[in-house]
Amino acid sequence: MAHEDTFIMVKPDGVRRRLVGEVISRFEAKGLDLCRLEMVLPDSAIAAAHYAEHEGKPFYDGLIDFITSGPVVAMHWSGESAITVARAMMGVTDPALARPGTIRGDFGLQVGENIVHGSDSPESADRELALWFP
Ligand code: ABT
Ligand code: MG
Repeated sequence: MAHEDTFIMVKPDGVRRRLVGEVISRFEAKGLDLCRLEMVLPDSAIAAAHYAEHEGKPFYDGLIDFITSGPVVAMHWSGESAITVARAMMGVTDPALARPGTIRGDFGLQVGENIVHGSDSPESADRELALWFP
């Protein structure tokens, strides 16, 4: 167990559906610390950098269109095992399969619009925090 930093983002669908407060409330109630927060409209450059690992996949173009479709709330959270804890609270990638009680399980239905992003490893967290909070 160790202190970790992680990058969490409320995606455009989450902002449109007014779930920003809900997402923040859950992480605060869990005991994680909110360190930085900014609302931004992602341009195609930051979207491509963020999702570089998915370039060439069949859903890539739709993913870039989606993530640039409106403002997102970019956040830096920290705390004990913050990366794993946040991922567990978000639920699996496909909201239709995510367990009730998770953010995606409670609020989502489609894999292309899954409300929230969280770093999947310490390396991803370092890369994503540097990208979104230069
Ligand atoms: P992110 O937090 O967005 O990275 O999601 P997660 O890590 O849970 O899942 P991955 B596999 O990284 O998916 C990234 C985005 O791609 C979308 N996607 C994924 C699809 O639309 N179809 C697919 O078959 C897969 C595997 C879901 C994620 N973004 N959104 N929204
Ligand atoms: Mg991912």
